Amino acid sequence: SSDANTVTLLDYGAGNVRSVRNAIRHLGFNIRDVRSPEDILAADRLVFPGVGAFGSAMDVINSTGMADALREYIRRDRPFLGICLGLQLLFDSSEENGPVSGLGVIPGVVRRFDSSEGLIVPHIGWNALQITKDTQLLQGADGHHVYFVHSYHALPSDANRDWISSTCNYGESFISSISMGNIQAVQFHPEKSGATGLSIFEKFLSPNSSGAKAPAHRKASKLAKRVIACLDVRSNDNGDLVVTKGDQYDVRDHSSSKEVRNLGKPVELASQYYIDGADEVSFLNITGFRAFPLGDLPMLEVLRCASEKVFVPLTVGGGIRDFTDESGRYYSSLEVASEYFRSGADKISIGSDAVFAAEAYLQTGTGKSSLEQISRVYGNQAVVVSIDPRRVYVKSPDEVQFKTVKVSSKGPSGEEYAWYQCTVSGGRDSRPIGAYELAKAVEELGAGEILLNCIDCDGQGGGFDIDLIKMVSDAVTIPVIASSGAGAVEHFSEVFEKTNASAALAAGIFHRKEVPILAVKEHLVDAGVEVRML
Ligand code: 1PR
Repeated sequence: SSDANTVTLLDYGAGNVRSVRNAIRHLGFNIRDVRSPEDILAADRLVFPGVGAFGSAMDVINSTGMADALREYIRRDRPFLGICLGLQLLFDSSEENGPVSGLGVIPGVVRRFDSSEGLIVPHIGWNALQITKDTQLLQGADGHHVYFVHSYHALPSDANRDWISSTCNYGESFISSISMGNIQAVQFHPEKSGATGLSIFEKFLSPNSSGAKAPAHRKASKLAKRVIACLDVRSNDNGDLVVTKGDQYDVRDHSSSKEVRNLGKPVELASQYYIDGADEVSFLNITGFRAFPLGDLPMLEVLRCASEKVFVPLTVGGGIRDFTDESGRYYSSLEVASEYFRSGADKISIGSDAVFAAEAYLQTGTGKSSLEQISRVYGNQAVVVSIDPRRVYVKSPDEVQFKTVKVSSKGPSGEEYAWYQCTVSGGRDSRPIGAYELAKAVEELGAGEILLNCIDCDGQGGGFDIDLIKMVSDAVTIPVIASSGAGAVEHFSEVFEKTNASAALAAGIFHRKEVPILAVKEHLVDAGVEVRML
């Protein structure tokens, strides 16, 4: 039946498409799921959000007959929107674990970004669209930042030039969207690209309406530095889930009450930060290391509600590890992560368990960790490792087997060096591994991004730990998120000027409304740092 408000969604079950569903519903449309190849041919409007690896996606759609139905649907020039891997699969082939053949609709190949020259891969974040062809879908979006997260990209060539509607620059020029007749596909995520993305999505869903206008603003040219709002969440003593904030990880009030500090409701704050222009929102379930998160249904509910209102990436961490409950039922960390993804997370973050995985990997040279497992199933771009290090001063680098830095301000006994010792369980236990060693190891194990905290600086408002962030961001080729210590707008420009951080995260200054997100961004623009403006 044809219903102007229904859109058909091809979700072949390989990963998380909840964000796409949320965006479609938010725009006022109903979803009909494809169950058989016939459903594809019967669609009035088809959205194909590719997830997972290229080869496994092709295996599934080939074996179910969906691939042939897709080719036929496209041959008939029926309204089609591919997203991310849904763009890549249209090409002849991909080098991802391959070569693997694609649908062969568009001539050309899909290749990995080359990190050998220090390019950070995956390409995560807000990059600028350069429109090369007039299309209704991207009208008004030229020079806008939209959200990308991928390691592979389709290469422009003479053979596919007619298809290209926009390109984007990251190390080289790659295809960010294609358009031919009613066939459209985008490499970026319109469902996670804020107001610009929603307006693009809406133009596909209701082509006759003009769609919400893409907001006007100055033209962007490259990958933006991200500003992330972080919400540390835990139950207070009444059992309510609250956003809290510690000083050096101590979240209890120093008055006589000793209550867990309550800075607001998680969903409300997350929605507000989205509206205020946060490029990403992170939830850290900070007692996840002791309370099993799947027993913590309120946290999953928070995620579900937040993901219906927040159209930028959502990360959630806390408690991702193997677990056996009281009844003896065993849950793998992959199951825990999967539940977070199903509830609306775009990325998950692993803290303590990644430290144990890295220690084991460095000792035995082999890895059989949850980190690897989760990144194999969901892709490394969906896996963040959160590091909680504490500064340890030493007189000389020879004193320890860990990588040290010459510190910018000396230790209490005049020490000129420090190493950064990793901790687990929210800073409670120190481990025999440094932040540098951990970062290198988890990069090899399949982490796609590093969230780099610093216990000494957390909640102090004195600025980020530049020594630490420089050391780690110079050591890896995955993006590093600088965290802990932001107290003023200048701290953000400082961290981007002095280190290779891709993003900066803050909590306290946003919760206490001391510095609005917009003020941070305006300051960064003035300082010559490219950021996404609303
Ligand atoms: O170990 O996998 O269960 O994950 C637990 C997660 O919870 C880790 O990511 C860990 O960083 C976090 N966590 C645990 N305990 C605390 C605590 O505060 N007591 N919070 C905690 C970490 C640090 C940052 C904070 C920044 C910015 N919070 O997220 O938001 O330091 O703060 P600021 O801008 O106010 O300085 P697992």
